[in-house]
Amino acid sequence: MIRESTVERVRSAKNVFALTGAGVSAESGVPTFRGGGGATVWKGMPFDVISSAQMVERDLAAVWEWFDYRRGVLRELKPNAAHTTLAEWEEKFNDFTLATQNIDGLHAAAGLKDVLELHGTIWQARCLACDRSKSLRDERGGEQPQRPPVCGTCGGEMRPDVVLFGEMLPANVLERAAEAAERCDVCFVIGTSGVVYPAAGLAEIAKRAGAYVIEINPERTALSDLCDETIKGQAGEILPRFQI
Ligand code: BJW
Ligand code: ZN
Repeated sequence: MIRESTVERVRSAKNVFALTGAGVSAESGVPTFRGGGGATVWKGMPFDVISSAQMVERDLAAVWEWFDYRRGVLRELKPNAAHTTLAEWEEKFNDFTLATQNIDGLHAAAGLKDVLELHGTIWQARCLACDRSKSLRDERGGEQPQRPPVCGTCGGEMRPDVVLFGEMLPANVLERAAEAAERCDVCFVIGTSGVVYPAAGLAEIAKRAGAYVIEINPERTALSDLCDETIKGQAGEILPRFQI
């Protein structure tokens, strides 16, 4: 299923950039947003409504409920073979950069040291007043933590430290990702439907700069036509086969 010439091209690459999305965590049990013809709905709300900037203003409590629910699910889940292979690649390639749209922390849990989290992280809260953040890792599942959390510095209300629809991505993270996309010889686009911008634009940057773009996805996506090839299949099965 993977051409020998593709394996060779990847093995001899100096600069590799990977853009990942929800599909890379699917084999760990994390639900994707889209794909399979449907879209995630929570308590009757499509995810692009509950995961939006407007909802933080309108109903912060509901936003916390949605992310607390998902954090609860994530606590039980582990990285899969896709995450661990990509963590190994960081050690093996001269220059390897991974930018993820995922907020689940599973790339880091697999040992990847430098993860560019384009859409933030579900494991942190951020103050609406002074922008300071704090970890939510230590909150115990049993007792109900304070919602919204209160900022230890200024006493302001906190929100999940994730990037919702209509919000800017962290500028320094996006900039580093764009630079890596620009200089790579091989770009992987793994487990993303490629419809959310500016993240999807990173594959376009790589392609325009002359990279060979390889998609790994069981389905065709909005980026398939741009890619030099699509390897159809599950990321956790395909990635280890490169044997870098
Ligand atoms: C497998 C698999 C397996 C399954 N192996 N694969 C240009 C044009 C049009 C609109 C815009 C534009 N530029 C910006 C916009 C607006 C908007 C946008 O992109 N909208 C489009 C959807 C139309 N973008 C934004 O609002 C962004 N901000 C922004 O642009 O700021 C500037 C601005 C400010 C003010 C006004 C306007 C602009 C922010 C986007 C933030 C997105 N946030 C979310 C939610 C995060 C929090 C949360 O988790 O709730 O991020 S949305 C959601 O989608 C989440 C994901 O990271 C993101 C991408 O989804 P992803 O990862 O691709 O997942 P899926 O489910 O879509 O796909 C999974 C894939 O996996 C499928 O293809 C499966 O087949 C595959 N798969 N199993 C491999 N085992
Ligand atoms: Zn504060």
